[in-house]
Amino acid sequence: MLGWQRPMLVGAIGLSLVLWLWQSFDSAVGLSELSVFSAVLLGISLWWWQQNKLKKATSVDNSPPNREKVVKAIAKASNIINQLQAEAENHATLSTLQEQFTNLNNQLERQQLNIAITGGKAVGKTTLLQALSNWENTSNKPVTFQETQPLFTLENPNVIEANYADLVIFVTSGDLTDSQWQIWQQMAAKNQRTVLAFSKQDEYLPAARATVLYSLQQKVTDVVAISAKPNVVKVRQHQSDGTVKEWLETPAADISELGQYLQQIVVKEGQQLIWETTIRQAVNLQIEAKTALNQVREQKATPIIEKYQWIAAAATFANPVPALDLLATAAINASLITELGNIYQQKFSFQQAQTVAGTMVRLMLKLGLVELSTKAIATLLKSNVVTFVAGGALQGVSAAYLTRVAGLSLVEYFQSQEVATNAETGLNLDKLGQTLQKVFQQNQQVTLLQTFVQQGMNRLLPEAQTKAS
Ligand SMILES: Nc1nc2c(ncn2[C@@H]2O[C@H](COP(=O)(O)OP(=O)(O)OP(=O)(O)O)[C@@H](O)[C@H]2O)c(=O)[nH]1
Ligand SMILES: [Mg+2]
Repeated sequence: MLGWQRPMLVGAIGLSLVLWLWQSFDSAVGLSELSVFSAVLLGISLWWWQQNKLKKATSVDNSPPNREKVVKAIAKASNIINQLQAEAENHATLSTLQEQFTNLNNQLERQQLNIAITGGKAVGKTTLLQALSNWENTSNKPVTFQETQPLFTLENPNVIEANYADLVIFVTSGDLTDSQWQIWQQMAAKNQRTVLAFSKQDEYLPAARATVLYSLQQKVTDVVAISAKPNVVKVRQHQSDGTVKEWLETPAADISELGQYLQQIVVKEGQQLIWETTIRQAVNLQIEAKTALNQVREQKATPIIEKYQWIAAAATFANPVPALDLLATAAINASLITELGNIYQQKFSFQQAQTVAGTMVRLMLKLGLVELSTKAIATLLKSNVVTFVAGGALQGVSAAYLTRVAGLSLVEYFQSQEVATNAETGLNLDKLGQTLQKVFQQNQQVTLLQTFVQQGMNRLLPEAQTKAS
């Protein structure tokens, strides 16, 4: 089964379950056993669906990091940078990428643990940072603390700039808001180790404090309460002679629980946390380098796609068949696939390219792309592009358009592949099909099509065009 059909199928099953449920609720007085059963079933299928969606959305590697993994991640970044240098030796980003790579390599032996203190405005970050300066670190790893810009301010949108941090202390002075929770999840998705510090304990009455703490504990595993700088309080004492003595007192700060917590983490997880950070930075570097590499390659790919799209247009125009027969006109040329494959260092034989060309045509037919685009192009041709349409123009422009969509899909597909050198990687047709559909939808906007049809007509019928305009 093709991958993109699966969600629809699940959706359909879900829908029929709901309908069935509806009926059983309707016929039963109250909750019959059957409807309870089906509700459970629906719940399970929704849960399963949700799980699957989650799995797809966050495909992070959750296995514990080790030195070997770090070395691999750094090597992979280096490979991509070298590839970029080989393909575009004067690329503007090369020097910064290489500099980042050198820094990263030095991180491999790092012993010092970097801890970031973050949170919203005025939650007590600086106060905590100062209190932690007296913290006695008994582990063998030196530790630095650094405060981030306050989150959730106008200058600082909802992103946390703490990629360098091996551990993040997230300070909040109350229950988590939606935006705080989002940031928290962002960090989790990036494998960032976090501790939640519930600050300003002294500002709560005991019952309220317990409620907030309980609520935080429901959401997050690592929660610690702190009061880094309690407010001054008025103390009253009734004397034996009946008078009342009053004075101001500053309660002692209390961050001892957090201190112990940190100590444990540093000792037990310190090395792993450093590795995790280095991997995270290596992956970021990989992405940066790959983006640059993809841009370079796309610049080479664009004229090639254009070349083949006009070849297809001319061939089909000269030799039109009643219904656009993409197989007969070889609109998706195996040479196009081979040339694009070369740009993206994807190795496959010409024969494989031919097979892929045939498969792409069949996919386009199966997905209804051929019919859809021919209809759309016919409408545009008739309505507002030219006054006189020669026979074969529709087929010519359609063939060009579909060649273009196929070319762009291949580019997108290749760009999402690993930057592998000399690897004999077959094409994943399931994924290619999904890309095809996506790219087709992106290019199916009327204005894009209109421009394209205009270009096509200028190519095929330069004279008709001058007459029309
Ligand atoms: N009552 C009470 N007030 C605190 C506590 N910790 C910090 N504060 C007060 O909260 C206010 C803000 O503290 P900061 O440490 O400057 O907070 P911040 O998060 O660094 O603030 P920005 O950097 O401006 O976002 C100050 O007036 C602190 O005295 C605490 O434990 N209890
Ligand atoms: Mg501050």
